[in-house]
Amino acid sequence: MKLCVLGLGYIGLPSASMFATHGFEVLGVDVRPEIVQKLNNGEIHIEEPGLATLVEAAVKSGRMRASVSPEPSDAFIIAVPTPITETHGADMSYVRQATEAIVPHLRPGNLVILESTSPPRTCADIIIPILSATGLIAGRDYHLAHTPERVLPGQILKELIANDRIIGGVTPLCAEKARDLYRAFVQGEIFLTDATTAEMTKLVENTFRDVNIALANELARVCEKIGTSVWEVIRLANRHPRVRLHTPGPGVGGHCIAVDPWFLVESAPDEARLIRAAREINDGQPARVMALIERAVETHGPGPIAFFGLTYKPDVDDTRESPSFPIVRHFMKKKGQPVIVHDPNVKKSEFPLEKDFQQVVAKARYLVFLVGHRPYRESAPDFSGKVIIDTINMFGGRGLSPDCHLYTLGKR
Ligand code: SAJ
Repeated sequence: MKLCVLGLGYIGLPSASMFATHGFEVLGVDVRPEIVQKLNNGEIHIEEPGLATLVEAAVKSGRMRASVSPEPSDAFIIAVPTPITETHGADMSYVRQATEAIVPHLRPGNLVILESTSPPRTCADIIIPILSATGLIAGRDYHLAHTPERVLPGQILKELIANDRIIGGVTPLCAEKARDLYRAFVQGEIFLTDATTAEMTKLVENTFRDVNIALANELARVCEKIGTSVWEVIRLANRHPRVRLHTPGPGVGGHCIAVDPWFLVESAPDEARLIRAAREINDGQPARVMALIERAVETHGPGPIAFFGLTYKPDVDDTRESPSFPIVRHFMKKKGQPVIVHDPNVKKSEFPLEKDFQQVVAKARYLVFLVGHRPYRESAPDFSGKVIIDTINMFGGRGLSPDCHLYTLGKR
């Protein structure tokens, strides 16, 4: 069976290589020629544990290659980005372009799968109308289904295989055809439903997380006002058998949780009030961190500020929508304020990066921890005399030297 995977990013590339190593002939398609060239050389453009080895194996087996345009295939999988616009609307231009690219190649009996996280009714209102240019009818002449991806960056390969999967078909047969395909490597349970329910389900999963993180961030603000530690409150409340509070932090980053809830808000603006409020609370966290740093500087006087962690979460190299950026930019713009930036996983960014953690600690007066990368968690540098701004409670349980000053988000 020949598969065409459109979009070779964090989801498309792992899925394409997974299919290739399970016996399918796979053509990976990406509009960026440099990615296509890299892939054909067996190299990858993103960091993900185990992915380089899998891609190399897929290309070496001769079953995976890449191109900038699709070819006739048995199945087409759309795995392109669905970002948000400045006004928090869904930008569906990549999905439209990818669907239009399939039109010349779609044949009776083909299977089309949308993997990209999409607003409800995308299959019905975007994909079907575009593919109707072929004269073929969804559910009768070709099969169409939505199989949202649910993998956690940093654990993509493991979760692609192990996670349960929701598959929503335009007809029940469409869902069954998609299930038969994913069964090639999915070991989790596969649940079949209709396409719009699958679209909603995926958005609801990430919204659940966003709203829970917003609750934690709001509790951090309440605890600061009352004069208690949110970290201790959460630790103790979570000892209740039915309470599972999330963790406050400098904000919600990544290309999923900070984005997907807006699709629900756009679809039902008058109804999705809690969802919108949660987004706004989480987007307000970087400003809370800035205020905390400013309060520390007012108390302890001027000095170089070091920021640790640029990625959107620990132990990945992905910086998309990372809350660290507005925070660092804010202090970079301040006249006469020396700023040092460090991240063990990021090779290039808009800021000059220093590589040696110990040296950065030695040079700075203020140490702002934004991401709890493993090297930070496991290190024991000399913090004496430093002012530490801890946004993730890394130092809650650690004995710090008595002459260092600790400011923690969610604690007065
Ligand atoms: N965060 C907090 N507090 C928490 C948990 C997370 O502030 O208690 C922050 C993180 O620091 C990060 C952001 O939230 O900035 C998102 O990180 P994450 O680990 O919660 O999620 P993602 O974006 O890496 O992956 C999510 C996952 N969705 C769910 O857990 C419901 C993943 O399964 C999805 O496949 C992925 O989105 C996606 O692609 O949609």
